[in-house]
Amino acid sequence: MRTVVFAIVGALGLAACNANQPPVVGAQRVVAMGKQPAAGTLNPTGNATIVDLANGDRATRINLSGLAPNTSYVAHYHKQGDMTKPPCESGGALIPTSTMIGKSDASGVLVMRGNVARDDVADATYLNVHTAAADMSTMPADAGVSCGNLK
Ligand SMILES: [Cu+2]
Repeated sequence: MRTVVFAIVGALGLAACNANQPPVVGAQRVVAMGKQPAAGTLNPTGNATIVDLANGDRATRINLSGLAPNTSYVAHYHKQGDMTKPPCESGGALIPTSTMIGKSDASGVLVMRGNVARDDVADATYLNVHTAAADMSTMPADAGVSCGNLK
């Protein structure tokens, strides 16, 4: 019985990203994250788990592997740029309030989490991860190493 309780709590913790967050509303969304050109010889893969919260926020957790070890990254939601291109190739404007920062571990695994007002990201068509300009900086140093299309 105790094992069952732990299993359930574990699943809820994953879905909500954080034990202190407001309740989740609606379905959890998992978006595949692929490689962007600035990744060079690296081949980042993973996903973003996105849930909406009862307080009007959207909670995002990005899990990537295949990145450079011990390196700082910065992520954002972006609006669509060039309408004729797929979202991740459109070069759209970033949404500053959606900025997330994180650092990969020695194996090149990165986990980033962030909450943003849902209204701020209503027009977002993609989510991407850039190498950071300096350690834990919010400034991107490249056009993106990994991206997920939201539309
Ligand atoms: Cu970005």
